[in-house]
Amino acid sequence: MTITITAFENSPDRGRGLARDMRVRWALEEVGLPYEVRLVSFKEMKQPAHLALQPFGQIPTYEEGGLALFESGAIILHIAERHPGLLPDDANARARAIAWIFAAVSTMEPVIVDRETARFEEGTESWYDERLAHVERRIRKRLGELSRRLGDADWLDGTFSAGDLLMISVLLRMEGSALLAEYPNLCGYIARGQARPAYQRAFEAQRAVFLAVSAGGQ
Ligand code: GTB
Repeated sequence: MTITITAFENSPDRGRGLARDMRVRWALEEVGLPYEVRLVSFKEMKQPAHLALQPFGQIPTYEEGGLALFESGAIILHIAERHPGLLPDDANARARAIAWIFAAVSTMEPVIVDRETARFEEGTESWYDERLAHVERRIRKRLGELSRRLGDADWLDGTFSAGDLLMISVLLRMEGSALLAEYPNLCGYIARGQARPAYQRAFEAQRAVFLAVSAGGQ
């Protein structure tokens, strides 16, 4: 059955792999599933056909036969539950890996996204610097907690899992920041994720979209 995901036709991240189709591509590459990509413009994302798939008018979506899914965490859990490679066989280890999926999207991602939202939407406000200090304090708290839990392990709980895939995808949104650099073990953790062949195939695939758009625009 063909799997089709959606991605930005013209991603504002300019091929840096920060949009959330990247994590779905990575999961599909990890389990070795072929997939097709339907590129959508910002305008198309807000029209009825796309809203039927994603009620908030966002990417990514996932279609497979009669199934249509949205929310990157749910999509990755779906892939991981049905194909070997992203969740352990042992029931308890599997449950813990799923807990890390939720930790990534519901405990870590909101504080990290808040920093980007503050910059884009409030960056010119007189109180921005004060707000940023609060946002960064909350991020530092979470990064510190995660860093302590990871310690010197390679992955969060034994072997690489969908929990690591999601967590690394979330942390990547802070790549290159001074804040993240305060946690060398998290930087190493991200690098281990990026070194995985499946990550690299996914990264190149999303980057090819940007390169094609850039070439077309010249
Ligand atoms: N909770 C949803 C999920 O996990 O699937 C969130 C989906 C989401 O935020 N999608 C974004 C989107 O469609 C793209 S990924 N935005 C358009 C809209 O809301 O109208 C977020 C994103 C966008 C851009 C960058 N960037 O330029 O670096 C990084 C991340």
